[in-house]
Amino acid sequence: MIAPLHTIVDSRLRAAAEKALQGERLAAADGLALYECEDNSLLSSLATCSRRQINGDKVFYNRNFHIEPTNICVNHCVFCSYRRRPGEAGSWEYSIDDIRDICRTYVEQPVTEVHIVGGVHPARDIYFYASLLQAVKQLLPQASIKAFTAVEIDYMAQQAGWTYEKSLSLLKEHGLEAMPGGGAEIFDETVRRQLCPDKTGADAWLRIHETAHRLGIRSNATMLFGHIEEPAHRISHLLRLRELQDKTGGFDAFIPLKYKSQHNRLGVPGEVSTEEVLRNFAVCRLMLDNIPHLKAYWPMLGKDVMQRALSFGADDIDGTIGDSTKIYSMAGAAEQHPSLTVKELENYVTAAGYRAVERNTFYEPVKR
Ligand code: V47
Ligand code: SF4
Repeated sequence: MIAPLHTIVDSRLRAAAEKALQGERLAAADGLALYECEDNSLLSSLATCSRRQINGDKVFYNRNFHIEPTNICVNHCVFCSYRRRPGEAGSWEYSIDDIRDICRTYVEQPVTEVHIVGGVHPARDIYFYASLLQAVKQLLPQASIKAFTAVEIDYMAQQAGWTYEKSLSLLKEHGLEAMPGGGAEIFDETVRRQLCPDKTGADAWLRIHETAHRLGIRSNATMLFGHIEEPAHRISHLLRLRELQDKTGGFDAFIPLKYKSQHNRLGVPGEVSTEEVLRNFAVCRLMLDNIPHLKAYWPMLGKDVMQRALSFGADDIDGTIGDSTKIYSMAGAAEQHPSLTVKELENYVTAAGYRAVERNTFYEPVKR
């Protein structure tokens, strides 16, 4: 239930709320007014109206697991708690046989998606990753493969001397069906230079996703928030994604990733509050009117905040995970061994007043 709009004193906020309720596209100034709003119940109501128009009472989840082929990486992102140098304690680099062994443990399970993301290994080329895809597909033919951030693709293409189109086409031929949204961080160049000076830039990140969409590879997008960025940087990030989505329609989901502060060199003390995380969910839902799904990624948020995010526009809670990812636990997330059963995922959804729907990678309902 939304309070009468004339009771909103701030005229910029009132204008933004009116536009949101009428389903009008929000401008940058509207987004900034929403970020300044301290009334989270208003933001919750606006985001809920919007999510109901897009997704009704559905909240999606899937049966998935992650493969993180290596944490050795040529880049030096200062927020990263995961990267190691070759041979350093705590580093790993799985061979294709190691990856086959991981997949064999899921052969009897009804997983529908394998999520593959890792560091940018200096000595692995596109043919290695093509063989990796083929090996996964051979053992788990019923599962879709969502693999490689634009940062990993960029390195594969550069090393091969190929275009993004040729690189993505080869990966698609070997089983790549969708791409995860990582590596986007914050597109603003001044912030990006401080966070991840040697990583794929914003223009290339967007070009790679645009190329993937053209080739029929659907993808997600992320935004790393809660570090050194200002609200204006978040808004310009969202607007660049919205602009690309207008052009291609190829993004399925957007995932706001809260910066986790432990064991990295960024040196930002503490993390943003839960209220700020929820406010950000609502603003993302309202600004990104053309990306259908907003994901509350529970291994990073924690299960309670994931559930609260359902009242701030989120309609996707990712999946079962099966304790298969280390990116967030290494950065200090409360979930040190993230794993949920289908029953548990469904209970979080129904307790929040929504209807749980098992989906495949492409948000089609799974019938069992
Ligand atoms: O790009 C790294 C983030 C991302 C930290 O598409 C950190 O469904 C917070 O791609 N604090 C990779 N975040 C993860 C990723 C992803 C995750 C969940 C779902 C999907 C999807 C994709 O992890 C990186 C970076 O933004 N990250 N370190 C940190 N300290
Ligand atoms: Fe490498 Fe990714 Fe860590 Fe950056 S965030 S250092 S690209 S593993």
